[in-house]
Amino acid sequence: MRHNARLRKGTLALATALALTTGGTVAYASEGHSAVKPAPAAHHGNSGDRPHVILSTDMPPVNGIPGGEAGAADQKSDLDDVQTMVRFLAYADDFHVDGLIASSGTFANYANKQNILDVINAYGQVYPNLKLHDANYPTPDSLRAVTKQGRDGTWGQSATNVLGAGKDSEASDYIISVIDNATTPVWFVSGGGPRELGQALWKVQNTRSAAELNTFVSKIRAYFIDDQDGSAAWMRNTFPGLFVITNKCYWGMANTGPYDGTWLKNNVTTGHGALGADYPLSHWTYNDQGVYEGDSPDFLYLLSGTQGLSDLDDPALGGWGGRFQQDAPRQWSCAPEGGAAISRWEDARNQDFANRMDWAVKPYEQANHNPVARLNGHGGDDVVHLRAAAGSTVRLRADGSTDPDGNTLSYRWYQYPTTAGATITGSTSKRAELVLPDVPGTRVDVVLEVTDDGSPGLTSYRRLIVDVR
Ligand SMILES: [Ca+2]
Ligand SMILES: [Ca+2]
Repeated sequence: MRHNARLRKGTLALATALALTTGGTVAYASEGHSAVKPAPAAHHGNSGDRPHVILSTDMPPVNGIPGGEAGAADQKSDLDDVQTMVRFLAYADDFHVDGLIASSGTFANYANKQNILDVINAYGQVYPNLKLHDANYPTPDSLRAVTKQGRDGTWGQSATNVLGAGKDSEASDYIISVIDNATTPVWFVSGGGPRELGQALWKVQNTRSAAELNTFVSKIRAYFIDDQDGSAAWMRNTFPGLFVITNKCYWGMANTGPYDGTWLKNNVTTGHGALGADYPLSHWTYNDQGVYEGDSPDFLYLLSGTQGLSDLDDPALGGWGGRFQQDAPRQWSCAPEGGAAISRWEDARNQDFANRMDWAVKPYEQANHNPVARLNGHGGDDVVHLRAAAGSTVRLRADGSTDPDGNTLSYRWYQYPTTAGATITGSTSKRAELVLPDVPGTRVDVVLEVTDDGSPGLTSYRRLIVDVR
């Protein structure tokens, strides 16, 4: 498995190295030390395995016309949906791709799974090379097999208009089968109207017992980019047990600096294979070139879990797909900082994407691969939880972090979101010290970034949550 980029998701190491002290207080996270008890297992959303995902998209044709330009309605849309599909497929190895759903598009209100299949064809051309970098890339045929057609005419329509008897589709029936067969949570992430999930839920609600419905609902994790048809609000109102993140701050995904048309030509669309060549330079008019990708936070949220940055079950932690506040026990919306929670990761996510485009065309030895970050001995992707005494110091150690290419690594420790009262010394060193506030009950949240000196530079993460007692 030398060529397996997933090395960074190794098994969780026993934390014999974790610990710290001050003023006579000694805190250990490993067993056998009583000063600090292991935190309760409140968050284990990542599970070390790749998330199961059904991605729903309202993407137009690859050769579509930007929505702000003149042209036939069925060719026009916001082309950033195609941008998102290209980026998603470049990370297909990080997921179990259970479904690719074509929902009705913004302009002509058609759903056309051929639009997805066209990009999968491009993926197929670079698939042999991608596999040199990670054996987990799925075959093009396996992606084609899960690409399903939604109904036309549903974008922007009310729940009454888009849900109900006679409104099943290939996609909604397929979603039911995936959820029924699932033994772990399935993420339904939607960059268009989420009607196909809504219809699946409507059908189960109307054909099964309450207990069976509850079981079905409990397996679903939903992430909606905005409310693009009436089914989104209907699902939140009808199924309070449904886990839903609603992202209305997706604009934080758009280029704010160097990730313009020139950057795209140099790193994605030219000389990087057929998949990158399908990435539209423009989204709304031909002149506004650059990364836009308003829908990409839906799968980047999941990617952050696989990266060790966040916990899929705790949207308040924040990661590449944004940070969220809890509105109801199972419902989340954008945190007060809005799109800034997404734009703050712009450099890392675009460097990483550029690297994936290198994987599409370069042999292993000529491309970069992500570091493997370790925090106080912990590898893997689960957030590390620790309890420690108020006012004590926790040692932060990135010892054991490695790079598959032998790159030199740099380190950065910081609190995110900013937690009042704690301080970090040595924040750009492999070894740092976290001084906890003298306030029992405080939660201190620390990110470790490990960045290599390859080109493009790549960052890997670990996350530490300290509950101050
Ligand atoms: Ca969209
Ligand atoms: Ca590297």
